[in-house]
Amino acid sequence: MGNNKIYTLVFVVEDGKVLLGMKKRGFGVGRWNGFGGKVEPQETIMEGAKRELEEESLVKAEQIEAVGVILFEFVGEPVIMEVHVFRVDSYTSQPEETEEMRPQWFPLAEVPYDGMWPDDIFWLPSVLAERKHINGYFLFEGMNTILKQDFTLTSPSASA
Ligand code: 6OG
Repeated sequence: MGNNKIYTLVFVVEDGKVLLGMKKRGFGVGRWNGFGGKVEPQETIMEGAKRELEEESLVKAEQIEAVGVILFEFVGEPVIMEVHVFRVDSYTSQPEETEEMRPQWFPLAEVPYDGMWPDDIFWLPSVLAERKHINGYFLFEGMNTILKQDFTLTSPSASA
């Protein structure tokens, strides 16, 4: 995956609610999403996930689970975004607004998919409510149009 750039994306789940952040600046500004960003050279992907979660929401993960990888390609952009998705079911320290994100809890039945990246509605409900794992590819044209998609959702317990 020589031409991939590695990112993390973390969803904190508690009591039938998910913690999302309103992105205040940069890539994906104005959208609700999980927390995450680029992985730094000296850290593992999971370390990067925990670091970004804490930097952007002040939440410290106590237990974190890798739940899959999604490749995002943008028309005209040679670098593919390789996004490693994580789920946190146990944490310390309450979410607070940061320079990057305004956090808010949403009941799983009220996740604001209209205000999120348009790929999320295809896979995130199963990851949140059914604990599925995701492996996928989405080709975007601009920020709003999905030209191609190919993904699988698996039950980790069934395949173990
Ligand atoms: P920074 O540029 O803030 O990291 N990300 C996406 N998330 C979803 N759900 N769909 C997409 O469709 C995404 N593209 C990027 C990965 C960017 C953050 O945004 C996520 C990172 O958490 C294209 O460092």
